[in-house]
Amino acid sequence: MAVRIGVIGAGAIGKDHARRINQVLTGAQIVAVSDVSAQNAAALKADVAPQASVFASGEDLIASGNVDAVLVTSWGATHEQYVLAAIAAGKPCFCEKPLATTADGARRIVEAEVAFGRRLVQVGFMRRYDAGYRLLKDVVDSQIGTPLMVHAAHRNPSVPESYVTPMGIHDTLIHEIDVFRWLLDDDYVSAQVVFPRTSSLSHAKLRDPQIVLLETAKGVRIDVEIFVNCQYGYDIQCQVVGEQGLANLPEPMAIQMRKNASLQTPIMTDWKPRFIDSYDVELQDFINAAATGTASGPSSWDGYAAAVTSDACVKAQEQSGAIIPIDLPVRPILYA
Ligand code: NAI
Ligand code: ISE
Repeated sequence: MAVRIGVIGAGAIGKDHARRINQVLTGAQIVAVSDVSAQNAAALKADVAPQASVFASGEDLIASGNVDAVLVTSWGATHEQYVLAAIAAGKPCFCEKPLATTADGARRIVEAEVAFGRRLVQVGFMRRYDAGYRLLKDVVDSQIGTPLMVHAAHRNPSVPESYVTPMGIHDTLIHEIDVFRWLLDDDYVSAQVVFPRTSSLSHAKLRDPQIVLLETAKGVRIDVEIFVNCQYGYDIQCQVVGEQGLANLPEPMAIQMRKNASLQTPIMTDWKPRFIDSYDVELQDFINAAATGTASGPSSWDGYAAAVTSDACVKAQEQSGAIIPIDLPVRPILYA
């Protein structure tokens, strides 16, 4: 029987995930939707899930006997309450990043899941499912010797006026924070943020670009450039330098043209198509695990580790230049 999924948060990504569950993936169906915006809930239902019931609140949706599993795609600050309610109801829950907006919030989720005694939560860190990152991980694990350094960049052509400096960490860098823990099988011990000259295309509340320096427990040094007004495209770069070679994240597939006396390869300008396949794979993984009453993939613990790191990075922004220690408690056995 198909897993009956309810989606809380019918905005951009909620609607897109609902579309892929109903139209692309197998083994599940969107049966319920809830959003503080009745208009957004109605639009999701009309456009991609005509059979779904609309619930007045996320809590009502989670409690419904017709809902087997929950997708939390509302604004970040609302994730914790819904994930905790899903755990209390014993229902598998896919939560978009961030798991919670504070490390304390993420820790409460870890504690609730550990007390429940079985994994129920998957966090939407989709890069772990990206074919390029998976190839890179194979090479890092087997071809280039011990990893020593990572050079990375996360660039967006532009961001809305509402995007402010700390969002460089919890909206943008959060993906690198997670994917490098996974890629290197390591944890962070410190963070530092330095600001180069600010782009004149930024605004008063956004220092852009910024450079984040992370150090891992095994001594790997990672530098990530976050540049969200870079103008030219959406560009994700990652190079791992090992003792015996280096490996680059593959560029997304694109046609190379010879035209107008130049050699051209287009670069994406929107983040949505960049990881479109990985969104499909992560959600199929969620459906498959939910069918057996559990969850796999990036866990609450990964969401917590990302939140602790993210808090340290924001502190490092506020005290630019200072090295902020990152301390994770012992990982509970549930996440071994
Ligand atoms: P959005 O603003 O387009 O949609 C959010 C929706 O949640 C809106 O319809 C809003 O009315 C609704 N909402 C807000 N508070 C709510 C509440 N308390 N209960 C129910 N609904 C509520 O935002 P978007 O871009 O879809 O982002 C949603 C989440 O997904 C964010 O946490 C964001 O960080 C994450 N995200 C993840 C991406 C990824 O690559 N993994 C990409 C884009 C977003
Ligand atoms: C957005 O919120 C995301 O989560 C995308 O995956 C990310 O790459 C983009 O830069 C963010 O703004």
